[in-house]
Amino acid sequence: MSVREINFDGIIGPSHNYAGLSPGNLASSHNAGAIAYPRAAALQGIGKMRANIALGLTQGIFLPQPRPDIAWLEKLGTDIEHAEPHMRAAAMSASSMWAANAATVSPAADTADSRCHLTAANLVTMPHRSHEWPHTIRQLRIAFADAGHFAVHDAVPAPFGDEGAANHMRLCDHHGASGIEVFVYGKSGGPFPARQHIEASKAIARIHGLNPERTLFVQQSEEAIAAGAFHNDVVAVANERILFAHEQAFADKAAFFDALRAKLPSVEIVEVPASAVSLGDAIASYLFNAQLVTLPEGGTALILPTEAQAIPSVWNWLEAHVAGNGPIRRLIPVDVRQSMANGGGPACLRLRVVADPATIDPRFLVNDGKLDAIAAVIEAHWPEEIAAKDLQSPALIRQIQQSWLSLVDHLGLSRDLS
Ligand code: SUG
Repeated sequence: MSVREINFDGIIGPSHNYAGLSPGNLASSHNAGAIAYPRAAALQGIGKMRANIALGLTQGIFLPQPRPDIAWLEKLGTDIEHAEPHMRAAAMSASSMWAANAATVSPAADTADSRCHLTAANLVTMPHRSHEWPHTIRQLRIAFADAGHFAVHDAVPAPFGDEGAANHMRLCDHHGASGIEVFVYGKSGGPFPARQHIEASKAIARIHGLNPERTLFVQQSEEAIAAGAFHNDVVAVANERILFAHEQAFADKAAFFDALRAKLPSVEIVEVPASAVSLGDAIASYLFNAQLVTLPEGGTALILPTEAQAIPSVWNWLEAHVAGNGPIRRLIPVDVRQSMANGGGPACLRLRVVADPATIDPRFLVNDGKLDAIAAVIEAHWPEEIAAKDLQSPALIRQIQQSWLSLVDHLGLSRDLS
């Protein structure tokens, strides 16, 4: 039995485009109408996975979803030809790439029945994301079909908004040990919606069989949401004993930090003060939307977007932290600019699952060779560019559908997924 953290990255789908569908996500709003490059986007995602594998980390994948989502449009009494532009864009969105919003995961060490529990996120706040979960759960049920080790749950019912692992952190002495699970919810976000509701977080904690003594519910600060932190993982990230967060991430950080220290005395809280990095710079750079990972040789690395290098306050803080022997020992910038332009950094693109890889369907696990072959499918089929006005082009729609089928077929999943 070799339990470890596995990062499952969403492969960026062939319909990747900038439709400005996420109010409160500043990058999505600013880039509305820009030309998107789906092929380059997907290859950037593959590049990030390769970098993780080169570090010795275990890597998994989720597939893009079929787009347009014809079944969803049908339920709304329309189709891709007749849908209004905003509905068409919602049906075409490649937003399932952000796997941190696919589900919430509680590893076996935390649950009453000693199985790893996964609950698909309902994503009800944003229409274009609200139809992801029925497709997501099909993949989860295949990848984690081993009922001796996993339990996969349907999404929590609406209207209780749930955005999955992006609003969930786990602190523990090492990945295989029992952890403290922290659910971060929003109450209000000034002009923007609070997407994670406490009712959904509490439901998931119950459904996963978590020990109430080892579970915390923490409110995200209103100012963080109002400044563009539409998920907690835009302003905080945790790995094993380390919590890395912006000073203004939480509504009552003193109460949260006291409770966390009481439950996990070994915790190390690395807080970035607003005087060093403003909330605005943290959000623009996606400093915290980074993968905080334990390297196989020991030590902690931060896999962060290249954008973080471009903002002096952020890069200066990071360099001083590393030079001063802070707990983050290595900085690894990765280029995921196409995803970033829609508000998705390195951490958004992945779902972490602590489990033994031998218990997972191998079609969802990758190595360099498998990534080479996936990259070849992407290079051969993914559209090079998409402008928002192209979303109604029958030729483009056919190409997107064909691209998806080619990948699903290549991975031996066509019987299960199409
Ligand atoms: O839900 N962007 C996504 C970004 C998700 C990032 N995930 C995490 N923080 N974990 C969202 O806002 C933009 C789509 C568009 O505008 O075309 C979008 O859905």
